[in-house]
Amino acid sequence: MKAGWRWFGPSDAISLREIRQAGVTDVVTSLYEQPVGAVWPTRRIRETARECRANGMTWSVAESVPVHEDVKKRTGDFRRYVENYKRNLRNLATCGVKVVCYNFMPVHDWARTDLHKVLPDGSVTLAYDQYEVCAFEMFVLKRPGLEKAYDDATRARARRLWGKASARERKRIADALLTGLPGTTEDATPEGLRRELAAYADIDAPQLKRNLYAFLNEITPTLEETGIDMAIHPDDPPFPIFGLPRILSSAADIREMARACPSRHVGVTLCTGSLGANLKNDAVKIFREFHERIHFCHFRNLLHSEPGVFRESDSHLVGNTDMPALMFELLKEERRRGAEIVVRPDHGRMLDADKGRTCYYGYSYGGRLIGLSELRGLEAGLKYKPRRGLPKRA
Ligand code: DNO
Repeated sequence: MKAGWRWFGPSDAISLREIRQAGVTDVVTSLYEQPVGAVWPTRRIRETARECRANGMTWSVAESVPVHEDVKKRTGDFRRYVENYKRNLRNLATCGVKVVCYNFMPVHDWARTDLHKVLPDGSVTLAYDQYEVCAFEMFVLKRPGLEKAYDDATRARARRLWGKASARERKRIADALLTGLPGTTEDATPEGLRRELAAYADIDAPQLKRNLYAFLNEITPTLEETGIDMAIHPDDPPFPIFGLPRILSSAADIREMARACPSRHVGVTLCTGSLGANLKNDAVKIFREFHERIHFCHFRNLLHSEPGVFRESDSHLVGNTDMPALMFELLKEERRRGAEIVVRPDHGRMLDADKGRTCYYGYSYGGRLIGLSELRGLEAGLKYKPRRGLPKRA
């Protein structure tokens, strides 16, 4: 595996030098200052690649080249945005960036209900509770049609939860769901969110999927010409939220995309934390089935207390994704390709070691350092071939 790390550019509290010191070879970054849909200045792409090189690393994955909402909806100026996207792909390829991670989630990128979950050891992690989401939709967003989205028992439990919640807890939930998490450009307000959701009222999942496939097939000649691999990020969480249509939440969705978009350049970011939020998803099986189309990986783990209620794990190795089995699949695929795949430790706890600087939610130094080290240790262990087994127990 190639050791990747997400860097948020010059505004990141973590420097490229520290990233290099963590053992990273491949930087995952973007031109975060550019508005969604814009043509990125080639000068800025070149500068960023040069900066990574100057620090002993390669910029190999662009995460993200965001897709404009017009393209997702196929309305307004979408043709111009598709052309801009192609120009960005060509310019990135010229500077050696050959993998693009993006998502096709409407309106909202990823979501959590608790961005400061303090664990018994004092470290901080991120958590999600579908009952809190339901309560937020009922009492803050006041979204119509909730009876269709949630069954009676879920709504009753959400009502009880909200009734018991203190003002502080209610604020924590609303703030978490409205915060612009990394990948999103700004924080939302309930009114703003309601407006944006209304724009998707007539777009259901099959329609959004058709829009995704149309976009991918439009850019495929550029992918073939530049050699860029498009790695779609799965929906996070991989089930409906705010009534928005979902397009990449399961193996069936990936299968459908692969059938509609025959180019191998059209692939996936295997994000174990996103897929793993639905206990029905098995990342190892998904890797096995779509191995040729996995162009980039986000590895981390989740601990569920029940379906739809989970927190990000203390360890990238422990949780509902069988990380050793997954790493084994990754190594098999690398052997088959004769090339390594970039894996980045996705999220990590905020440790005391991170105190004193403001990291993006989930993107601490200490927590990801542990994650990366665990993954590299696992890789080294799986590659090791002992001459003899361990001695018998005394
Ligand atoms: C969350 C990230 C996402 C991801 C985008 C890709 O931590 O994995 O924000 O970068 O969905 O477009």
